[in-house]
Amino acid sequence: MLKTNLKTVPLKDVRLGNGLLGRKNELIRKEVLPYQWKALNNEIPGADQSSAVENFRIAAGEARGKFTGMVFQDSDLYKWLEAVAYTLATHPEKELEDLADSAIDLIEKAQQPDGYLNTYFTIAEPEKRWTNLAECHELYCAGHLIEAAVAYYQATGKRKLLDVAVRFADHIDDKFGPDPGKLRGYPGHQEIELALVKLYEVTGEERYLRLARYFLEERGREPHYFDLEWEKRGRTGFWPSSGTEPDRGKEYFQAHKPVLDQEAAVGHAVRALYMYSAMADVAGYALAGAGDGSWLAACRKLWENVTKKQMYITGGVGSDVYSEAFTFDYDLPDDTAYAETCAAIALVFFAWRMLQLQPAAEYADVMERALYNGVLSGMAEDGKSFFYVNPLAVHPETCTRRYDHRHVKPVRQKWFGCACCPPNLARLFASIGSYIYLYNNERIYVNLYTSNTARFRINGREVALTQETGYPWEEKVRIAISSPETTSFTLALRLPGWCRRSAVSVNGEGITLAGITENGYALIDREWKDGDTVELALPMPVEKMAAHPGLRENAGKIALQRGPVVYCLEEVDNGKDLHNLVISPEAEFTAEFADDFPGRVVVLKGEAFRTVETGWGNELYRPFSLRRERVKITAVPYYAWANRRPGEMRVWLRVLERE
Ligand code: FUB
Ligand code: ZN
Repeated sequence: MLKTNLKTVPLKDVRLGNGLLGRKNELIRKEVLPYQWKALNNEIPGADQSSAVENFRIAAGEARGKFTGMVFQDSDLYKWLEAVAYTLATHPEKELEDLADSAIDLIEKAQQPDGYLNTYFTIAEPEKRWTNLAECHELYCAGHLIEAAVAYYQATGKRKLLDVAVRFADHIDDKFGPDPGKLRGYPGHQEIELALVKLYEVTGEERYLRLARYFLEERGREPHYFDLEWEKRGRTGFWPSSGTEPDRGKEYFQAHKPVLDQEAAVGHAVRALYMYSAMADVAGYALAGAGDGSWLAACRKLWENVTKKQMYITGGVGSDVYSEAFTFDYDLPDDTAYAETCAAIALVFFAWRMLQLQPAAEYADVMERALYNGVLSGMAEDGKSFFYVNPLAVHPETCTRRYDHRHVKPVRQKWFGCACCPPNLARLFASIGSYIYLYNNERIYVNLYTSNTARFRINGREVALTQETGYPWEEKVRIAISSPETTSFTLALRLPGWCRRSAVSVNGEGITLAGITENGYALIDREWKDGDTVELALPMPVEKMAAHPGLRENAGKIALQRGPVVYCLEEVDNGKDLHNLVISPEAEFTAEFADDFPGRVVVLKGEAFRTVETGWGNELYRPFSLRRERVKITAVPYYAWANRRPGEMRVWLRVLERE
């Protein structure tokens, strides 16, 4: 059964060019994967230790020692392997494949005879397997294993890791479900659900899809499994502080009500968005099978809430450090923001799946917003340090001296004790080529603009599209069609929501978009012949963005955005005390490539007003007087902040308001 009739282009059929996405993809291949392998092997001086590979060695009987790290440490190696798989799909490379194969041998050896695989429980507490689903991440790690295995099989044709994953999935299928004698549990951290859908798609085994659906449908039902298992354990928890984990609230796990009844995003953001992604997968199959629209309806409600009420302008989500969680509508503080890199990545996954269900630019817009802002900010220009938390305002001293800012780091870190984000970034950017298009025999949807060449088979005919563009910095996108035979299809071009005056021409002749636009895509239906070209102009003036009035934090402020890229001010360009800068609503900005920046970025130059500090003695307060001077300012892409000297940063800037 097909989820929808839209296909993704296999990674091997997309060749990325030298655009921003292509360069990040290349950075993953050349720098990030080798760096992360070292990190996973504790070979980065001064970095937090991982020991992820060592844990597998111990579990495989190749080394002696204790388990080290988070209970979900295995997932870091799995995510790295998944990123390697995507990289091998586009750039086969023997040395990297040999390295991955050696890791896979180790993983296979660590698998238990009954298919179970988790180094924490194998090494440290073998008798406690499956006794604490709420906290212990066994199903989460299984999900990441499955995703890596599917990707590795698709990239290399090698089955070893897939067989390992299938054995584990079968073990899980035997253990869990509604049948008598099975545990009626579900994961504390969602992830396995979307992975099982991938396993179903690659093996054709429907029981994996059924199991994914079971985990979703069981969630949030009374009596709560997490309460039952807690009682069964004698009311003990995994973490020293978690003796009463059910008290943390079922919302944390999105287990407060059945998933189809959930209308607003609550609780841990990554858990939530992995779950919504799986719900969107199931929605596709439900629509195709029973015609059941309730899954899609639930996804739509959650989508609306996340993207219209609880998302930062950067595409960051999950504003609260406590529980790494969503809070409530319009609660998006800038300087204490959590906005975990993984959560923005998970939003991309959700958006991508919604796009496949209903091609509409609003999904691709959010995907793009997250990618170019709240996801990319997680990685330094050299690919060797990372942010876990992505605030929209940083004052370094506050981060070190205030307890409520202690999660905010003013500089990227080499690695983390809890290192979920860096390999998640690696797997997303290693596979970024697959997010550009969707297609079927009638249409090719172009969702993302970036230089690349992609090959399609439309009604049995070979078609290739080549995008030439400097997007997201430059406004023009040229798409050349090559096809040995004339081929009839609709080219569906996304008209980004941020662009007010998109224009399209075919073979040099402008076309009228009115009447041919559907859900934010311009539909150009033609008999395409070799050498046809389409040009898209996406004017990118610098926009001064306002936030919804409900967003308390940003009342009276603006953020600069150009195209899909959100900008920020940094101390290194604009001096200290960024809070004293005020922007006029009429201020004009020019956009130009920076000549002295670690990466190739467009910066914005303009003017602002700065509060004049002279005349103040040592009084803390005094009667108001308006004294400001005109100053030049430079804004840099938010994602690229903290690549030079440490210092203050701010996205939302005070606006000079007049009557
Ligand atoms: O729990 C596994 C991962 O670690 C989560 O997705 C992240 O939020 C971090 O807590
Ligand atoms: Zn993370």
